[in-house]
Amino acid sequence: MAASCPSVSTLVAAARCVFGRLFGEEAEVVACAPGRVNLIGEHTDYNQGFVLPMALPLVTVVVGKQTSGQNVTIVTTTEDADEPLRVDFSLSSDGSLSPGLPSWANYVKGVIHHYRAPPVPGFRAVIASSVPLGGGLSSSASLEVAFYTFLQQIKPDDADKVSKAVACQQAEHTHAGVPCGIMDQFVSVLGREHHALLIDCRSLKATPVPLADSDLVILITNSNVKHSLASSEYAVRRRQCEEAANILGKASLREATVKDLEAVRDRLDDTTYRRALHVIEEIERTVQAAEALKRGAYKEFGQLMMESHNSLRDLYEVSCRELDELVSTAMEVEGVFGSRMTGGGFGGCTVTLLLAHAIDRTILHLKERYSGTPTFYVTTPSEGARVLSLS
Ligand code: GAF
Repeated sequence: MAASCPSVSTLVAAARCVFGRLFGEEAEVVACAPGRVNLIGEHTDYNQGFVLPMALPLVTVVVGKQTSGQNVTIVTTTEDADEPLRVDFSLSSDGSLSPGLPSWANYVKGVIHHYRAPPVPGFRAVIASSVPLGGGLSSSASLEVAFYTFLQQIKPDDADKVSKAVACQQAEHTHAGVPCGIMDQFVSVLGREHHALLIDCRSLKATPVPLADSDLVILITNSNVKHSLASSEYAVRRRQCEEAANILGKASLREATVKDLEAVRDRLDDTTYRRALHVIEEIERTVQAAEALKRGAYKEFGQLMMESHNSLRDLYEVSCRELDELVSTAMEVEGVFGSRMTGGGFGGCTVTLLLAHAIDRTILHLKERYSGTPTFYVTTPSEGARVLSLS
């Protein structure tokens, strides 16, 4: 009943086929990086807090080959009718590169620009992806990280995995114009099979939390809506959090307690107060949720997911009618522990934790009751970025 997701080998085969047809030669390097779903800890990463995402079996693959000279050709097989699917550009001798059109290529240009061993040589590459675009499952981070991993094969760097994630985050800031936190790139690089990652976004250290109970299922439901507010409101939220931290006299909201917040309440406008309250409580919830998951206390975990969703809806105001509808509809089914919006919000996906035997009736119920057309992914925690062999 769930959406069929092409396997990594199917994606690689398709990309290699396009490469051979366009360039009349064989690709020599294949890299792959996953999208992610965040179980809890939303809008906490850029506040130096905790997040609890896992890497997905949905991936972006890059196949290609180094060329002589400084020319780059990249082709994406991912449909976007508004923009050309091929881009050609020249590299500069110092490795710097400015953003331009088509906009999808800016993620790649940003990665080249921030690559830790500049300048990179010329290359040809083809991209294929199973991560839904703009669905809140980090299609952009998976593209950045897959590309960085590809570049590491044609010109090795000595960056550790965390620096690699940071370089990809910088690419998104400077070349895609999104002031994102570190969560998506971090888990795309460091994701572990059968585990969620509790990431401390202040120390950039992660603790793997086992998540491989055969009685349990993680269901992602794509609302298939994306409201245009998403990117502008993200930057607004970030600014509001920084303003609150400033008034609190703290380096970030990670350093603040609810008591601290109450003490300065009369100096904050109501909106800024509610944004900060969400972040401070969500950081605490995320730590509690990771503990609950370790103990197999799924009911407790589900309760924390619900509190997270309600807070994102009421205090942080990044949910939307469709996501609220999917969450409340999922919660009507027996065997569902919890459900919440995941990612930046204003559309995209929900994540639902449920008993394995309840999966068919949950999907059926959502299909029948949701006012839009949902897509489902029954998913498991997967490994982070990797190089694949071409044999
Ligand atoms: C987006 C961002 F890219 C992440 O860094 C994170 O802030 C998330 O929204 C919200 O938790 O995915």
